[in-house]
Parts: sequence; C-alpha cells; structure tokens
Amino acid sequence: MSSADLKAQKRQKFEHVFTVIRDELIAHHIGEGMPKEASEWYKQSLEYNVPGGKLNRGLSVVDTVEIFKGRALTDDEYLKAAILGWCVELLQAFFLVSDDIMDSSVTRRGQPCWYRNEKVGLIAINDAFILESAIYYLLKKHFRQETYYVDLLELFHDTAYQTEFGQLIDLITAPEDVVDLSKFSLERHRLIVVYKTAFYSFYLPVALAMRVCGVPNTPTNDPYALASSILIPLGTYFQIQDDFLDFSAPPEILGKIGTDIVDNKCSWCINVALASALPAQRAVLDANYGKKNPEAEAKVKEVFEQVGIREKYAVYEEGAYKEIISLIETIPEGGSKEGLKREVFKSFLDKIYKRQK
Ligand code: DMA
Ligand code: MG
Ligand code: MG
Ligand code: MG
Repeated sequence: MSSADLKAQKRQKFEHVFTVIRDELIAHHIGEGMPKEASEWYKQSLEYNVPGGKLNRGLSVVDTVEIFKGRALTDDEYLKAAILGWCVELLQAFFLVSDDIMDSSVTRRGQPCWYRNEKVGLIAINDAFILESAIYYLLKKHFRQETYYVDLLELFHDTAYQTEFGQLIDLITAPEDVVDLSKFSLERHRLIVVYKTAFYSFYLPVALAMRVCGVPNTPTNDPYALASSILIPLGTYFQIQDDFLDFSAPPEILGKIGTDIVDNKCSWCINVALASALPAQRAVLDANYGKKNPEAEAKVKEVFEQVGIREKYAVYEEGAYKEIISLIETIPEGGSKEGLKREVFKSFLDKIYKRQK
C-alpha cells in the first residue's frame, strides 16, 4: 500500500471513532431526559465543529502511542488512544468556536463559522462550553479506572488554562479601537503563540500518549520536560505558519478567510514588516493596520509584499526546520534513557513542514 493510502486508511479508522464518541455523548444527553430538539442541536454542533479539520492533533495521540509501544495496538489500546485523540479535537473545537466569535471570523474549515449560522449566533458560546465539558464526560467514562486518570485530567485542565492565558494576551494586544503598532514585538508575539497554540496543539497530544504508556516522571528525570523542550518550538513554528497563511493562503485552500490585519493582531507578519519598513512604509502600516475596510487591508498587504515577506518567511521556515531537527537529534538515536524516541517528534514535524493549509 502507498504511504498516501496508508495515511487515508489511518484517518478513516480514526474518523470512525468519532461516530462512536458522538453516539455516546448523544445517548447520554438523551438519557438525561433532554428534549429531542436539544439532542439534535447538540449532534449538529458536534458534527459541524469537531471532525472537519486536518486532525493532526488527534492523530498524533494515536501515532505517539504506537511509537512508544513499538508494535501494533490491540483493539482496546487503539480505542483508548483514539478517544483521547478525539478529546484533543473536542478541546480544539471548543477553542475554535469561541476564537471565531472573538476574532469576528467568517469561515472555518471551508464553511461559515458556527456562530455565523443564522439560528446559532451567540448560542455558540454555550455550544463551545458543551464541547469542552464533553471531554470530561468521555474521560470519566473511559479512563476512570486507570491509574493515570488524574494525570489526564490535569493535562487537559492545565493546557486549557494556558491556552486561555494565550488568548487573553492575543486579544488585549489587539484592541479594536486603538491601533498602536509600537506595542507589538516579536517577544510579545512569542509569548502569545506559545500560550495560545503550542501547549494544547503540540505538548498535550504527546504528553497524553506518554501518560497512557505509563512513562513516569520524577524531579530528577523528567521526560515530559524534555518532550516539551522540543514541542514548544514546534508549536511556535506551527503558529507562525498560521500567521503567514492568514496573509498569504487562498481561502479556498486554507478553509478560512484571514482576519489578522483587520483584527489588529500582533502576528508574525506585522512584526517582521515593522522591523524592516522604511518610514513611508511604516506610515502606511500605521494608517491602515487594524482598520475594518478591505482597502486598508490591501494597503497593508502591499507593504508586506514590498518588504519581501514571502522570502523572509521561506528563510524563517528553513531555519525553524533545521533548529527543530537539531533539537530532535539531542535525543540519542536508539531513544533516550527516559524512553523518548526521535520518531515521535519527527512525525509531528513532517505533518506540518511546508504546509499550505
Ligand atoms: C489560534 O489563534 C489559537 C486558538 C486557541 C484557536 P488564531 O486566531 O490565529 O487561529 P485561527 O487563525 O485558526 O483563527
Ligand atoms: Mg482566529
Ligand atoms: Mg484568535
Ligand atoms: Mg490565525
């Protein structure tokens, strides 16, 4: 079988588990005596918001468990890993539904953002809460008996908390009414992206898999800290890609319409442009960044092109790739004494290197 077929098969098998957790969640909801229209609403929200993405985060839980075990998983092991993968996707759905409201976004995964549907509106806020709480229902149902149950709870709680800290600084660095580009910096940007993206998108899936595989940690020997030291740079690179694609990618490929310029976001692109803008270009940025009209947005994009942002991004991407490879190579070839394997990180890196969406 070709590697593309193998990938498609993996995805299909994982997608099947979505129907399992969806049905469990809906059965429980009905069992609580909820009216039919509410269960149908919930089912629609799950189907609309959870399975339609690239599934990188969810699949990484399964991949990492497989790499750690070093053999094919039993049916029960697979199901457990896949459920945890879907819990990460539920967390992602919770963040995206709310992020799209806060960012006034228009489309997501090739369809209108959930809150943009006429019947939904701000009910989407509560739908987002339900998507998050569904995680804890599933964890309790499937992992309550496991010795590592509390570790899973802690990982979801801690990474959600970190993500919310990240969203807070993302939002307050981008006020709607006052555009002050001098508040931006690459240091501020780094803090935003580590907190809003890297912890939950990269550290969480791998750390969950490590807990399932019983990888221990002690103060003197902490493989979780070692994993984090590679996964946080990886997540930073991923969000810088997200920032660049927000500006550069065709929405029909990206699945979402970029809003960073209009939203006054402290993105990688504006920080890089500010660093090399001539006084006249800086004036254009000051006058047009964060303005809610397409003409202003077009002027900002023109300056991005003038400063050579595409080349700068290509240079950044090569450097980030090399840096992450060298971090991965600090793990000995046969695996570290803590049991970490290079392949865990390499497979994650391969999933995102030079991505177009
Ligand atoms: C992503 O921020 C972070 C979270 C927690 C969703 P973003 O607004 O750049 O994401 P997107 O570009 O997907 O809206
Ligand atoms: Mg957003
Ligand atoms: Mg956002
Ligand atoms: Mg973005």
